Amino acid sequence: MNDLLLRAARLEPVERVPIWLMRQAGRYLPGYKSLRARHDLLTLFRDPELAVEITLEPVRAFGVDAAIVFSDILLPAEGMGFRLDYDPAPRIEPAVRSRSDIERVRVPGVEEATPYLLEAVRLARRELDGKVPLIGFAAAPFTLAAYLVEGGASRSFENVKRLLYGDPSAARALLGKAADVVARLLAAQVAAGAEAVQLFDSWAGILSLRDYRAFALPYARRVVETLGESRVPRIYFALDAGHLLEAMPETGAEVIGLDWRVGLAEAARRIGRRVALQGNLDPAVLLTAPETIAREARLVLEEGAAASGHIFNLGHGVLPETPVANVAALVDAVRRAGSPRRPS
Ligand code: 1CP
Repeated sequence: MNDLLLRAARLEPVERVPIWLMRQAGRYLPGYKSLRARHDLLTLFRDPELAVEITLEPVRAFGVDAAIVFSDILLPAEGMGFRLDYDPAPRIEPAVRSRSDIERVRVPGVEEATPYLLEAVRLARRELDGKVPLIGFAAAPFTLAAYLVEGGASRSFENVKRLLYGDPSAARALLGKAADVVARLLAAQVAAGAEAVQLFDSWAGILSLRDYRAFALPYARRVVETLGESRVPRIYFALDAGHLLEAMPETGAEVIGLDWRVGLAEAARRIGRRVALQGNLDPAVLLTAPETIAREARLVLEEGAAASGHIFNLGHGVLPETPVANVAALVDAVRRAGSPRRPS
């Protein structure tokens, strides 16, 4: 079994730095595109066999060191009582705005709300047959709540901020429900076979440090704590979160995922040596050429060597227009250059 990712997450020695990529399954891949030409997005998410085919495509094509189940952070919205559509940007209806809207939000059982996701996890684990670990994932509570309030994608998240500032106790009620949903969802994925989990707090970076400590961190920590007994590595990712760096390890996650805005060496200095770091090549580098990709990957590896453990990744998801050959070039470069890591 290739358990490089699990060992790096636990700060154990590894022969080379493991690599996987956020949004590695889908978007830019030919197999995914041809499935997408025949099925709409929700069908792909809800059909375990198709979802697993998409999950495995990057493992087979590039030899990445982990698989991530093909799903989306917003699928739990359906079980919480919302209509969900993709166009392909997500749309959630009706958006949550008031305290009474929040009271109506449901906290469903996972088998009832997203049975197809658990089936995909079980099936993917079986198909992977120990080759590489399978990562389960969910939105962190703040990010899930932000989408429910905005009703979909947003630039400035004005509605969620209006709720946080205008009615903090209602906001906390929603965040508590989101935390319960996410905790159940991840525990169920682990029970179904996920060997590591990632919490995407993609929008936590819109908060000041003080508001992050009030509205995002406690709920992410609650989810991380719930998973403690399972002993699977927990990865916590936030975007544009340099100002939150010192606080992020307080989630209790073993691994902190970062985007490219803060160098890994600086992050290691500021965060300390209790956690592993994941990241953080700018996904736009994959739009260039193999030599450039290899050079930039080496820079990330050099910086990552300052951390107690390093899992190579992009700083955000693979961009849809990324050439497949460039992803192969990146994985090759990291496999070749990833120097042995000794315990610290
Ligand atoms: O590797 C993979 O692609 C696996 C599947 C996966 C993952 C890990 C999908 C499928 N979505 C996600 C995570 C996800 N979804 C995040 C966290 C990562 C990040 O910060 O980008 C977020 C914020 C979403 C929400 C979402 N779903 C968006 C972004 C909307 C916004 O606010 O800008 C979009 C466009 C979707 C649709 C979606 N999710 C996944 C797919 C294949 C699609 C269809 C369109 C696309 O390919 O992006």
